[in-house]
Amino acid sequence: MGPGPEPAPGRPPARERAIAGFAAAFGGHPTALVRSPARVNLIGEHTDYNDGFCLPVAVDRELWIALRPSPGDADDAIELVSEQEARAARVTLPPPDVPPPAAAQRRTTEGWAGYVEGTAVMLAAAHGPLAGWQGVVASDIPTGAGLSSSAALELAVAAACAHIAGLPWDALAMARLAHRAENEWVGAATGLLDQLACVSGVAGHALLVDCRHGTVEPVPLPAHVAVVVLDTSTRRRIVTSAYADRRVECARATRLLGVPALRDVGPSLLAEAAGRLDPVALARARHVVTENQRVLDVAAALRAGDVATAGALLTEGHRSIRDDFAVSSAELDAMVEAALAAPGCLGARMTGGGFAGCAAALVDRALLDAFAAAALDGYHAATGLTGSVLPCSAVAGTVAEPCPGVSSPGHDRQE
Ligand code: GAF
Repeated sequence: MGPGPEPAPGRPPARERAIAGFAAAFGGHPTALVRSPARVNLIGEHTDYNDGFCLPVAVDRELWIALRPSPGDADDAIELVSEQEARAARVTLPPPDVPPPAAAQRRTTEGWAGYVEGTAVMLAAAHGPLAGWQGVVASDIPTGAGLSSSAALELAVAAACAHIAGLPWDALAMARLAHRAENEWVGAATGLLDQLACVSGVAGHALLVDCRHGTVEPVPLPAHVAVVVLDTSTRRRIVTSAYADRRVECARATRLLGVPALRDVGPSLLAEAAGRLDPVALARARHVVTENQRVLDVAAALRAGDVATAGALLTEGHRSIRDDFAVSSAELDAMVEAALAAPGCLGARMTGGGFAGCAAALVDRALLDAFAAAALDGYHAATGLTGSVLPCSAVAGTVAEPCPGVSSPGHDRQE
């Protein structure tokens, strides 16, 4: 989902492509730039919709929008051109007095434009009338790879709308609006993890997210350890995946355990109540209960600089999501095993919704090159596929800023 292409070596970064694309599509300069990061979830998978804990990192694989206010004769619309999509997203700005879901009857878009329209609808319903803008989006976030390309797009659109309309930027409120857009407009019943991670990023830090309370606590990442994304090159579509089945299974476990959410189940309650659950519900609940504890333990280990313990917990998390939650794949398992056998690897696991996409590893920075070569060789030997390794840095969350080199906002259409 989202408009991101696969990263290609030697290509200019997305920021430059967005600015150049703007000149080509609309003429002249953009007045503002929006940057929105991908997220890698270190640990805490499928815990978000169970009111639990996650530990994502906003990383320097980014989506950019170059934009400016619409000219006067078209200021009731968002016109967004994507370098990846043949058709631009043209979204007539939603009247704020028609709240969702009634506004859904007026849906005018399909495909990727749904993320743009859905976000604008939710924003207008919460904040009142928006102002039109035109922009070009370029992205270095691989799509369908478990790195939240969709959330990066939603938050980028929200930031662009807020910038043009002069709205206040409240990270949690914006994450919730983007989450509603994805759930209620696009129809993907995901949790809040991705939106909260994209919008809350802090350079050099992982983010300890409490999904029940919507709080985010930055956790420093030790400088000698790299967060590395390992792309299996396999892809999935979350809307049609077994993601929804897992939500149903978790809801059944919650009901049978008689608790508000799986967050409220500790290991002793789970052991006591195991007989009340069918084997599938028990396995799903066991993953969520143990995963919540792993998140808190990894955060504590990172704070203490104990990277060996943090890594071991990541690897344990992979076994849990593979065996109890059953959302891994042969390729993800092969990538994790290849990573674990490579020099400098402290721990590895699949990241994101699952079924395909990427794994993530914590790696000793001094051994990064040897790690990358060995992990990719091992993966190729096991699967015949060519993966890729993307060392990442933790960066700040989604932000809109005036475009450098342009003295004042406004129309600068022809030159
Ligand atoms: C996907 C979803 F979008 C998130 O909400 C989360 O559930 C994740 O899968 C699994 O942890 O990224």
